[in-house]
Formats: sequence, structure tokens, C-alpha cells
Amino acid sequence: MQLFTFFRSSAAYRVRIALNFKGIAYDSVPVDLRPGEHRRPEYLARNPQGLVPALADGGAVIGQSLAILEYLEETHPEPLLLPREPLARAQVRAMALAIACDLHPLNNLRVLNYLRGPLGQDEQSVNAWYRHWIGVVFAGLEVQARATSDARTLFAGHVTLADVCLVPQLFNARRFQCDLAPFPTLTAVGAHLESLPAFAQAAPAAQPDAS
Ligand SMILES: N[C@@H](CCC(=O)N[C@@H](CS)C(=O)NCC(=O)O)C(=O)O
Repeated sequence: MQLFTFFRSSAAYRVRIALNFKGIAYDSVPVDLRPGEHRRPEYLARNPQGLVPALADGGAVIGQSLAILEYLEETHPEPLLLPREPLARAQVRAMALAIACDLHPLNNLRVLNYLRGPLGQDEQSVNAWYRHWIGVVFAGLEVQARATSDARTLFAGHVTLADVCLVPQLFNARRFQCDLAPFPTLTAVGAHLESLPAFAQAAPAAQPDAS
């Protein structure tokens, strides 16, 4: 497998965690978002959505990190990242989707650049936007996590897709100096997960393209 990735991309970070957790060997192909490599024709030919990550497997290319995570779960079930029981699966997906669908798209690079460029917002306003949406979604997640977490993982002591989404989002939150004090469960879970090899090896600073 080949993973088209950027060290600081939180969506790619999710996939790196899952690949490591499941012990799947892969090659990293860096796509540097800073000069816009993701918008170049050679990358768009692979992933017309123009976003990282993309996963190439046996001649096919898959975009969208959640689709990739589900693909890895179906093709390499063990160790599981989704519980077996339907209600538990839905609860885990609900936490993962809160991050991946409700939070992350609002704070994506192209959204921030649209705020900075066509909408003329200064860096202070852009940072306020960023932190606002982290706070809104993390507030709900913190309440959910208090009900399901054992303070090591978000859901019942098992590493799941929800954890795979949480840790990269915490990385983003810290990068933008968000106040995480209101979210003690999320930060405690994050601290534990970041100590696990699959998560540590997926961290931005550990990537070959980190700079
Ligand atoms: N929903 C997509 C989001 C992917 C995404 O937004 N990736 C970001 C990096 S984390 C990106 O490529 N941004 C480029 C841009 O916004 O121009 C997924 O989960 O894969």
C-alpha cells in the first residue's frame, strides 16, 4: 500500500494510526500542502478531490480518511477498531463522525484560506474561528466521553475509530493554542493514546516529511 500523506494533515494522521495499529506495511508518499502539491495535475489524477490522504492499494486509489479506515477495518479486521455489537459500533462512529464531519471540515486549510483571502479576515479572526469550532464539538464529545470512557480510550477501554480521530484533532487544537482545560476526559484519553506505539509512530513529528 502507498499512503499519500502530509505530516501535519490530521486526516492523514488518522490513517497512519490505523495502519500502524493493524500492523499493515505501507510506503509514505509525501504531498506537501504548503506549495499546493495536492492541487497539481499528477495528484488530482489520483485523487480528484484534491485532499490528503489517499490510499493506493492494488492499482486502486481511495480518498476520504473515514472511507479508508472502514476499508482497512474490512480488509484487515484484527485488531478491531470497531466493536462487534451494532449499538457500540454506532456509538463509536458517532464520536468519530463528530470530529471528521462536524469539526474538521470547518477548520480545513482551504476554509481558513478562504476566510483569509476572499473574506478578508485577519489572523486573529481566523484563529478565533478555528478555536470556536473546536470548542463547540469538543464540548459535546467531552460529555459523551464521560459516559463511555475509562480515561484511557474514548470507548470502553478499547482503541476504536473514535480514538483514531481524537488524537489528530487534539494535535490540531494544541497547534492553534486552543484552551483544552474544559475537556479533561478528552485530554486524559489523548495522553494515554499518544503513548501507544501505533499512535506515537503516526505523530506528525515522527514522519519522514516532517519539517
Ligand atoms: N474529509 C476528508 C478531509 C481531507 C482533508 O481535508 N485533508 C486536508 C489535510 S488534513 C487537506 O488536504 N487540505 C488541503 C486543503 O484544504 O487545501 C478526509 O477525511 O479525508
